[in-house]
Amino acid sequence: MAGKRTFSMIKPDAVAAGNSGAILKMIEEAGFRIVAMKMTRLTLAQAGAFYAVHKERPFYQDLCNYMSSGPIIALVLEKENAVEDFRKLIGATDPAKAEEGTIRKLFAKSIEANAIHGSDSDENATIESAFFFSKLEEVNA
Ligand code: RTP
Ligand code: MG
Repeated sequence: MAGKRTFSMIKPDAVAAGNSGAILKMIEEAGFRIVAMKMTRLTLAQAGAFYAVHKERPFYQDLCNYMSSGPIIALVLEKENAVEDFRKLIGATDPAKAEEGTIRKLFAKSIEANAIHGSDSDENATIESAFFFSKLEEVNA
């Protein structure tokens, strides 16, 4: 089943703005099936661990503060070509550069508070899903 699943998070800005429902609707209408979902709030240390690949980047501390600033919704999503198709659906990191009709174009507030996360490879999708969900928590039918 490699390549059929991706991991996503609705980020604190979008949850706080009341956009979770609209974003979930777009995800489902684009053909993704939700196979795991939970709302939680990351501690600063958990946000730091999730984004550890970025720890040398200048925006890392800000990103960790922001990602632990309020509740998020973690999701595992299933679709053919899930990783690539989901990155297309969410649009560019910077909403100013995101295409019309993408989730970030519609809901992101800035390059940092950009509404949603999507895994950038099958390998990272597996790692990121396991950060939030046990095997038992992902639907397998
Ligand atoms: P993500 O991992 O959240 O799906 O976003 P991405 O691949 O499009 O972007 P990435 O380069 O992985 O950056 C991770 C998150 O860090 C924040 N960021 N801030 N201030 C900045 O210049 C800056 N650049 C990136 C964003 O929240 C970005 O989604
Ligand atoms: Mg990324």
